[in-house]
Amino acid sequence: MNPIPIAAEPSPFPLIAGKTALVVIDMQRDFLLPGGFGESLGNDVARLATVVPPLAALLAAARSAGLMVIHTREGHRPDLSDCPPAKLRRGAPTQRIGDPGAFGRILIRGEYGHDIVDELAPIDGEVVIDKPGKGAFYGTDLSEVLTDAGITQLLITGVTTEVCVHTTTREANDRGYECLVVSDCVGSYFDDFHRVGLQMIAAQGGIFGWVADTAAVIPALQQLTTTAA
Ligand code: TIU
Repeated sequence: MNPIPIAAEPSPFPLIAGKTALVVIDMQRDFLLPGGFGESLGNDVARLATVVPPLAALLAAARSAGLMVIHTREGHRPDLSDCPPAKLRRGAPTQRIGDPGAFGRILIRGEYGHDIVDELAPIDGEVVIDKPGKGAFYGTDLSEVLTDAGITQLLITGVTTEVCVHTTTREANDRGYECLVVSDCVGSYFDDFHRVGLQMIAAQGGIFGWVADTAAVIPALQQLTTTAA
């Protein structure tokens, strides 16, 4: 089947059946809800809530189209052995990774706050990657998972635009993946960083990848669903 072109910046993005995965980055309670890691860094977490409805719609379309879906979660082992001291030291002096927060120990695997928000919860068969860093490739088996599945195209979503989304997109781009960042399905605590972060991806002829919104991506996924049926 021929690729379906998605209208994107800086040029149409080729959506290829069987070779495309949806990546949902760190849509965890600790980043989105008050009392978690995001707020401990001094951020207004309410800004990230706008990402949830369009991302839920995209997730539903991706599932209907039979795309591989990969969720990531940033966090650490309970003994913090995988958290570099430099990361641990940063942030607000009163609350750090591993400290008790409103939803359990902040950014610790197995805690309620570390898990994904209910609206975007993974379903059976979807991959969940636990990552200690900002990028989803560092310290994980994401490369092997994608290679085994024959994936070459990534639809990248999640939070935050300029931190984990950017780091993962850059890592993926350097590994040869074609990355489309879905603009209304990524979010930041900072409006300016979000806007410029998206510009940086598509600038210079698409230096790190492509950018399009759900109004462009969901119809293409629906076309994939119809064609495959
Ligand atoms: N602080 C911030 O903007 N982001 C993070 O710490 N992690 C992710 O982006 N997931």
